[in-house]
Amino acid sequence: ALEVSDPGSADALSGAVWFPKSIYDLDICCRRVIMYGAGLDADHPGFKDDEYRKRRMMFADIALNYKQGDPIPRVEYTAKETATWKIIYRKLRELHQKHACAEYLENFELLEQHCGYSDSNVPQLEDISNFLKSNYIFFLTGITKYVFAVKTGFRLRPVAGYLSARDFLAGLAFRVFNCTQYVRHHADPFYTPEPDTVHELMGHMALFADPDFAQFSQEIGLASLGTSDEDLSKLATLYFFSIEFGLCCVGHDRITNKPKYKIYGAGLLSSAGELQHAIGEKSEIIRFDPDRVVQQECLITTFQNAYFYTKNFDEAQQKLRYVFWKMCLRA
Ligand code: TIH
Ligand code: FE2
Repeated sequence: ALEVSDPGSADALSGAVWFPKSIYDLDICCRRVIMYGAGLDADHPGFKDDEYRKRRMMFADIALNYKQGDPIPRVEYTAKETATWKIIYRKLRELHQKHACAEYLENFELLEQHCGYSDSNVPQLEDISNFLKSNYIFFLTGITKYVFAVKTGFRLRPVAGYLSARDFLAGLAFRVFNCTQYVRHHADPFYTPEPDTVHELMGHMALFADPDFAQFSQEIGLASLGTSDEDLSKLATLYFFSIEFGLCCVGHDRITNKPKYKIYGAGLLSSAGELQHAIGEKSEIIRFDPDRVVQQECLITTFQNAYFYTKNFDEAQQKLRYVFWKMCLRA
């Protein structure tokens, strides 16, 4: 029988779904890793590599023992891991200059200044978490003027692999991002089917330092708490095609009149392979209309069949608020 105290399942009698009521409840639901997790699937490049599997167990241990509020254990990355990081970092930085959205590029510089980002160092989750969490940063511009930037209060918690959409989105409601700490297998630096720390750090982190984007992310999380399985799967798809694979249309080419896109989706910003595919001639880029987006299948082990764009985050946020509002009215 289903138990209401069992995270993620509906109470057989009332239909109520358990959900975390405080940030500490995340200790209950953020340890249930699915898919590759600590035991890798057969077609994963690390499956036959014993050394890699052993290393993944070490990372799984950190994540499974983590409690909300603990400092995130620092990891000494191996020469192989750092070499993989370097190959990706250099390639992505080159692509980002041309294709990443302005908010991403701006905040990425802060990560380089404050969080140990460079091509020869895999940054530590604890440093990034402290940076995002910190409330105020002051910049001295000129002699007398202070520009005052409010960081977002987002914080990280280590996770061993994929969580269910329900458990993952619940974290966002508390401005907590479940973040992998292991490095992808070196066999394929430019695409991995499962999120790894390169994906998180090169894809997600810069935008979690942006107040509008942080708010947008939290609202998806809030809408997910205690919602039905049907609405949850819609929210997960909307999350996927915005935060993971979204683009902005920043204008049109004066001569060809073709739309010009910039990327904000973390799954594209962290994968040199898929990024180049997405901005290439053959990819399909469709206007982000929630009713259309929820029809699209989320592909986990291959490039997406289509991507979606808005003019900016604000448009994505307004459209999603309308979705949440309709979900509330129906509930
Ligand atoms: N495919 C991405 C990469 O190679 O960096 C990682 C993922 C994004 C979304 C899901 S897995
Ligand atoms: Fe992601």
